Amino acid sequence: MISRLRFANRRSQCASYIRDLSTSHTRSEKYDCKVLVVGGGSGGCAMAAKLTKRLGKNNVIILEPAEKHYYQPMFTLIGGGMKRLEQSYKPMADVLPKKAKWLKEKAVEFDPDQNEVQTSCGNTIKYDLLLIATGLQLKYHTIPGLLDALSIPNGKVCSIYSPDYVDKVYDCLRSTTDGNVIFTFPHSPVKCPGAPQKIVYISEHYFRKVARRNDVNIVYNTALPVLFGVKHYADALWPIVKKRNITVNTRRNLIEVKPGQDIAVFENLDNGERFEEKYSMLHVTPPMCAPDELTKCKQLVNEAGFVNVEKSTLQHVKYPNVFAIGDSSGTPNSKTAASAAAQSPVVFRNMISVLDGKPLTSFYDGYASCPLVTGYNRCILAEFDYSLTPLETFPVAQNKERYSMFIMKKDLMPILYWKMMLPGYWNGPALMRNLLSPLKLNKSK
Ligand code: UQ1
Repeated sequence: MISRLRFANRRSQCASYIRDLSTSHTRSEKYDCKVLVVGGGSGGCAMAAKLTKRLGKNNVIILEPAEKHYYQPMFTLIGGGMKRLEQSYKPMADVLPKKAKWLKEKAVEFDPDQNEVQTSCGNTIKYDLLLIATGLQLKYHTIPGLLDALSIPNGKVCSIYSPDYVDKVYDCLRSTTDGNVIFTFPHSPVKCPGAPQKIVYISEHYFRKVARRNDVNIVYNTALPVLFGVKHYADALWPIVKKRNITVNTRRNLIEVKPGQDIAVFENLDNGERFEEKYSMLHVTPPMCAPDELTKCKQLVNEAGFVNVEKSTLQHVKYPNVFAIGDSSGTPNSKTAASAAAQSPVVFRNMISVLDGKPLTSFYDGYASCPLVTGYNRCILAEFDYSLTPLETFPVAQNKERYSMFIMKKDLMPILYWKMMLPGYWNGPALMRNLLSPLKLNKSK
């Protein structure tokens, strides 16, 4: 009975979306479009804007079930109490292009051989071109005890990675007076791989500001073998963790939380040994993976479950009318909003080339950027490409902590994101980098 009611509710919800958007009846609908964009996150939204500008009204359909669009790069700052959750989102309806058709539904099945996607409301969408921009999914539920721990009101476990738990981070910081403050990085791909350590630095600075630093022991347990994947910046970060007395343990993976006892269980990834650590605050970066709906379509994904696209054109290796952008793509770049921004002009031009029957002419160099916030007033702006070589925009040594970069991250990036990236005007900083390059001749190392 309960499941029937749920089903009935779901149907009527879906029916009302359909009514808003097209015809009036509740039977399964069949839609047809030039371009289907699956996902209304950073990449999907920016691309939908670019595509509708070019292709005009009602040629683009966006599938996105969420009501709100979050600017996720703000979550670290919310964790540190520098921004409020309400500042990080806008209604999805306000950020998606008006000339596109938004279906507030989820893609549940991909059939690239038929050029079709099935939706959570039982509808079928046929496309000429498909852009996959689903992002990745958070898997808090795969760590035993973690969801229970996160659901305790005024508890000791928190996470910047979800809007449901990000507010708890600052609450935890305020209520923690002593003991082990433990931060984790999972044994999986991660979106914004710098964020798990940004919150370490912000927290360490917080405890200094409130004169509790001597009473807490700060530990960063990362499943990675390194502190940061790009040596140029890792070499700058190690002295910072040393100076600030942050314990960094590599190859440590969180496998269980025992909220009743305030114990986190880790495994040593080198020898399989398990060990327990008592926490007074535990910040968890959850394991992540590509969405199940995507990974079950084996023709579309690589072994890791991400969309199997060619790394420079972002075109699918098997289906020329399928592209991917952002976190769901299987390209070996860091998964960040900045990467999606740099990918967007490439994906756009190449999709238009396919529509026009022309060869692809645009190539992505793997650009990613990570503003490594190291406290309440400092930031190292890491920028690099596929080869993990720095690819920096500004004519200053970017491996140094700077106030200017902190202000850029905190105050300018949100404006750039809402006003430039989502409406489809921001193509990453390549143009700015080229314009500033004459000034870099004397850049100090
Ligand atoms: C960027 O393009 C971007 O995407 C919008 C971000 O995400 C919010 C960033 O944090 C950064 C740093 C960039 C790169 C932009 C410049 C001006 C270096």
